[in-house]
Amino acid sequence: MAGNERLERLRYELQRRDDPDHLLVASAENRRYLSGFTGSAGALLITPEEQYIFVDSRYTEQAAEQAPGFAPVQVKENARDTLREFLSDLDPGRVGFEAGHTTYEEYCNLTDEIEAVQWVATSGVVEKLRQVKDPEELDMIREAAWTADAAFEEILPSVAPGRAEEDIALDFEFCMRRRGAEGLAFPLIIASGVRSSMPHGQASDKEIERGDFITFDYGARRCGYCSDATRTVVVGAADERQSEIYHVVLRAQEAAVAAIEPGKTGAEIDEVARDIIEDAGYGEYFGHGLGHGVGLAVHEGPSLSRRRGTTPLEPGMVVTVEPGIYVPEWGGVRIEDLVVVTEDAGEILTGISKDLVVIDA
Ligand SMILES: [Mn+2]
Repeated sequence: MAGNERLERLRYELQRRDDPDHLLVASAENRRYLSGFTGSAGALLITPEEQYIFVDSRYTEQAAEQAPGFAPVQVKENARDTLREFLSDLDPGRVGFEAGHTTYEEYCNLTDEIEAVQWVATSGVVEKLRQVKDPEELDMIREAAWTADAAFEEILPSVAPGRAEEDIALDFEFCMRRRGAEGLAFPLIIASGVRSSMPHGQASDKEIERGDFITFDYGARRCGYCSDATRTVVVGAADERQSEIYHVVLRAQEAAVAAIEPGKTGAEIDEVARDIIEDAGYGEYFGHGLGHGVGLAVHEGPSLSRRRGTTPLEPGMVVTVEPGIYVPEWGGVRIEDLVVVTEDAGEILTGISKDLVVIDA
């Protein structure tokens, strides 16, 4: 893994922000991103010259293997005592902690028990670096997307009236695992019929019925990296309203993907899709943002939304484009692709057709 380059970028970023030049990294994804360490507990301390990994005896061997560039510090009785002793020797002055990943209780414990340093809240430092993926990361995201798509194609023929959403979800997850995913990127969303008006309707015991829209929102995880895609299918021929709404969402989705290019903000891309849906008269039924970044976390920066989409897109960012129309008590449609920003456009990583699939019923 390109650890050293990431650390260099981090140190540069800390300096640029005027944040402390020592940073305690405790969030699992940031830890993994910087060090390669995948354990469930531990912390990194990044200093201007050195990088340390604090782990207890459960992870000593694993940390040495996965994070060879990090000097190991063995956590004994408890992590805070070890950290206090270590920092009092190091005498770093100001130390940054990750405000977004620290509970209030942890913060109180840090400031009460480790008084020798001045703790400074930092926000989104490593997350900002993670927004732009390197080629190695893009390969893993591509693989996650392929795995998930192949599993979707495999289970689709078995979708039929009378089967429960959660039964289909179980098969779907099994297919992903068998094809090499280490797990799901998030609990599968399989929402049929009236439930499809819930943008995040997790699979339930509802049975599929003729006439249903079914929203499948699915993602696999490979080497820690997530994919995210959504397709909506119809059971039996679509009626006029279903067909109309599906095609409004499809037009909005395709126009937004086509609008992606470096330099534009997420808000500008959101607006492309939103204008189409509003002009068709369904604006009030598209409540969420257009998309989000995807990487080690399934929801990360940059945001493609009106209010939060202020970040200009850059080559190497991976984002979802997922407009939807959700009519309460009736149903809904969402179509989502995973897209990587290239030098001059957006390249779709999702490999499934967006023509409306009709399930025989
Ligand atoms: Mn998504």
